[in-house]
Amino acid sequence: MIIPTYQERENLPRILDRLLAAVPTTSVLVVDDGSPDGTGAYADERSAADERIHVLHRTEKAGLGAAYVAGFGWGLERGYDVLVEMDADGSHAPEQLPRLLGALDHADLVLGSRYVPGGSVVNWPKHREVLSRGGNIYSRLALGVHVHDITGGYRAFRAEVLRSFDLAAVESHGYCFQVDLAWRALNKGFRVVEVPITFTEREIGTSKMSGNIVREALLKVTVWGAQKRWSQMRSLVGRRSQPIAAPDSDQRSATH
Ligand SMILES: Nc1nc2c(ncn2[C@@H]2O[C@H](COP(=O)(O)OP(=O)(O)OP(=O)(O)O)[C@@H](O)[C@H]2O)c(=O)[nH]1
Ligand SMILES: [Mg+2]
Repeated sequence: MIIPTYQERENLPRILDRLLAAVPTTSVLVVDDGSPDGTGAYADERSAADERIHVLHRTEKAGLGAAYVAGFGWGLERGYDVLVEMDADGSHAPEQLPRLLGALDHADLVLGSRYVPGGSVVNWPKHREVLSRGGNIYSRLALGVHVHDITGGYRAFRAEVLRSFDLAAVESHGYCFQVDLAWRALNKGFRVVEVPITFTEREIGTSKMSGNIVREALLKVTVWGAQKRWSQMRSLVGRRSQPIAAPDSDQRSATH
């Protein structure tokens, strides 16, 4: 379990307690970006008292994506088979982790989903929900995928999925990071499934959401969608211009 933190001193104790109560066999890595509120120091205290808890300190706030890339690297180096993403702010319920892990029996990547039957959002201001739902509808159409919640940050990866990525090349931040990883997994033909989750708005601390995060996601999703259509079109044109007798087995599109 990887939990990125920035200024979560008040949330971290409770999320760690809930997680370790819900799934006592888990290992936790807190990836803190030098939070000035002492989140990292608190994580160190917990780590000293409990061998299941580990801490990765990074010197400056470099965004959620970079924190996860560092955390994945840490976990892969140590040979974990499954790596899970979860926010520290209580939005993702550790009590629902067994549901995500259970679904990995028949999947390579499990997405906790707010927007499939049984999923829900609690206490979100209307404008946040509209933005999130809109972003997901747009992503689904632009990328031509059947995922209902591609921006969510509660997900479980089989290690081989992450090992197949060039993680150093993932430059996306914010929500776009989540779209980026799911898009890479889908393009590589991994089995991606969604399970319903209840997402609860943070009660304590401040959100790190910003207009830049939304703009980045919009721009990249549009570009990825256009690239996919472009390569589909090229493979169609290529196929048409083949001599009638030529086999077209090598004309398969890179994406699907
Ligand atoms: N290490 C690290 N963690 C971060 C950074 N930005 C956000 N986080 C953590 O990533 C998780 C999600 O961030 P949030 O601020 O909750 O973002 P959000 O869920 O999109 O926004 P809200 O819904 O308003 O809470 C939280 O655990 C944050 O502490 C960062 O730059 N570095
Ligand atoms: Mg949050």
